[in-house]
Order: sequence, then C-alpha cells, then structure tokens
Amino acid sequence: MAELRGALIGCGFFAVNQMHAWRDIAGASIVAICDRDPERLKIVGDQFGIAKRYTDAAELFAGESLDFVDIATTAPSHRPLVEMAAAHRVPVICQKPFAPTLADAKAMVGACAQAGVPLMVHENFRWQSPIQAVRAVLDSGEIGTPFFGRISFRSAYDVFSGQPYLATGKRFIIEDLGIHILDIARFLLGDVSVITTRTVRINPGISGEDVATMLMDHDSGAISVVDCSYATKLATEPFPETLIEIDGSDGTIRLAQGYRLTVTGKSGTAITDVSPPLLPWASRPWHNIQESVVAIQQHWVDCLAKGIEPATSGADNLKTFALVEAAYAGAASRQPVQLDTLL
Ligand code: NAD
Ligand code: 89Y
Repeated sequence: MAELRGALIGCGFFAVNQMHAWRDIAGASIVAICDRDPERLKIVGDQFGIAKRYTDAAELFAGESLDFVDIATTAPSHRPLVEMAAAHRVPVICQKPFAPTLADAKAMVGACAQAGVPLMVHENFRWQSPIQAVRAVLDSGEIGTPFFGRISFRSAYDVFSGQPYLATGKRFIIEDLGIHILDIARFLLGDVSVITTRTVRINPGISGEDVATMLMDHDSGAISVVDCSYATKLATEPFPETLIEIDGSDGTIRLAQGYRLTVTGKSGTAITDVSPPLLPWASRPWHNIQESVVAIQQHWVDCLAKGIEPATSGADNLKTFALVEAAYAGAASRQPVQLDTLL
C-alpha cells in the first residue's frame, strides 16, 4: 500500500514530538506543515526537512492532496480546523483538549460523522507502555473483578516554562492534565455515571486550579479516585508518571513511582520493571509521553488501513471530555454530577 500523505497544523512545543514520531512510523509521512507563526514554521520545517509550508490552513487544504491531517494547535483553534478538514473530506487527528467546550466537541464529532471522515483525538496517555501493562494484567483475569481504583498524578514539575499558556487560563489542571488521567480511569475501569470533585489553587502565580480530587462511580460497579496536582513537591520528582492502584476480587495491581509494577493475584506476587524505552530522539523525563505519541500515531495509521474506529475516536473522547465538564461543574457546585445529563 502507498504511504499515507499527512499534513501537520501547529508547529509548537509538542508538535516536535509528533513530527519525530511520524518519521518512526511505517505507512505514513508528513508532506506539508502549517503554522500561522512563520518562525515556528521555519524551525520545524528546517528540522524535519519539510519544503511545503503554509501559514494559512485554508491554503494548505486547497493546495495539497492529503490522506490525513494532524492538528497540534491549542484548543481554541480545534473546532474551525477540524470542521475545515471535514469540509475537505480529510481524515483528522486532533490534539487534546479536544475543544474549549463540550458543545464544540459534539459539533466537531457531528461534522466528521456527517462527512464520513475518521476522527481521532490525540489522547495518548493510555498508550504509555506502563498503562498498557496494567490493562494487560486486568485482561489476564489475574486480579479478578476490579472494585477500587486510584489513578494519581502528583508533581511539582515546571510545565509553565514550556507551555506558558497553562498559567493564564481560568481552567488548568483538569482541562490540561486531568483529562488524560480521567481517560486512563475510563480505559482501565470503564465508563462513569457520577463524579464528585474538589479543586484548589496553591500556586499564586497562575490563574487556574492546580490541584483536583475526583471520586467516580463506574458503570462496572467499581469506584475510583482520580487525583492530580502540580503543587506537590516530592523528594524524587515523578513527572510525568501516572501511579495506579487497583484492587480486585482476587488480587491487586500497584504501578509505583519508578515504573515498578507489582501484581498480587491468583498465581502469587510478581514485580516487573515496566519502564518505557528511551527512543533515540526522546529526552527524560518526557520519554514516557514521547513513546506513547509513536504508539497512538501508529494506531491511527493501522486503523485507517483497516477502516476501523480508533480507540480514542472523537465519539469515544466525548465521554472523557464530559468528565472534564462535569468535574468543573461539580467543583463549582460542590455537588455530584451525573454524566448522563451531559452526554
Ligand atoms: P504551542 O502554543 O507551543 O503550539 C501551538 C502552535 O499552533 C503555535 O505555534 C501556533 O502558532 C499554532 N497555531 C495556533 N492556531 C493556529 C491556526 N489556526 N493555524 C495554524 N497554526 C496555529 O502549544 P503546545 O504546547 O505545542 O500545545 C499544543 C496542543 O498540544 C495543546 O492542545 C496541548 O494541550 C497539547 N499537548 C498535548 C500533550 C500530550 O501529551 N498529548 C502534551 C503537551 C501538549
Ligand atoms: O499539556 C500536558 C499534557 O498533555 O501532558 C503533560 C502536559 O504537557 C503538561 O501538563
């Protein structure tokens, strides 16, 4: 099969990882890039040897014949760009957070469905190899039926120097990072019916909340706690590790700092090192996230080839996005929020 011809829109901080990953992936390559900032366009174009460069996405779609487009801009531009891709019948990947509001997200899913265009949200955390290792243990049946989970991300890593916009939005940790951890909770324990949330801001230099604690009822009957913080100073900084505790009817899973996986189940206790590989272009501590970018982009290419829906399709991501909206609503009202009122 001929290589898929892709274009990348948004050549900022995170897009560099996506460009590295596209070079590693069989079956697709990036033939054109777009950024409204000519400086970013030049930096990424020169680094990856891409000659076709556009400062206007409309000109990109008009000028190129594309098999897919990869949108790596920040959320405010996602809806117009996804709708532009749908109008040109170009399959589309869109970075998280999928949109500024759930109403926008639903409209984007609708536009792609109506155009018959595949849509995947770049929700990559569930593709991290330690998280996939936890999923594999659950699938093996070793710990029986899960009844409790804690999915935890606590750090004091300075994310603001690389992503200064994170310090200025009214919303911060749930929308930016919690969205991944909520998605992991869905991936491991299934969909959610009710969420209760408390948030607080510790860092006086930012506008949004930097600590969030969420309690969720899953349709499976399991209960989980999702807790996120960028105000937690630890002896050894864990960024960007997600730590996991799952209790099941026949045992337990613990994914501890340092990528140490302990499984106690039907066949005893096993301790494994599930550290992600350090790809040649990757850099610690981001290598965990960087590896997952390759995995999700390869998944996209495989799904396009087979004509099947990606795991984090737009439709699937509405359920993760609804958790974000519900968390903010519940933090404001201090009341539990039912998810079926939003979806
Ligand atoms: P950034 O601001 O560094 O880069 C965004 C780029 O998009 C900028 O260069 C900007 O000029 C360009 N842009 C914006 N609107 C445009 C438009 N309409 N047309 C063309 N170009 C446009 O942002 P970033 O830190 O790279 O983040 C991008 C997205 O990636 C965000 O949504 C962020 O949440 C997400 N992100 C995801 C992960 C992950 O692990 N999945 C990690 C970090 C960031
Ligand atoms: O933007 C965020 C993301 O998606 O992963 C980590 C991050 O870069 C900072 O919280």
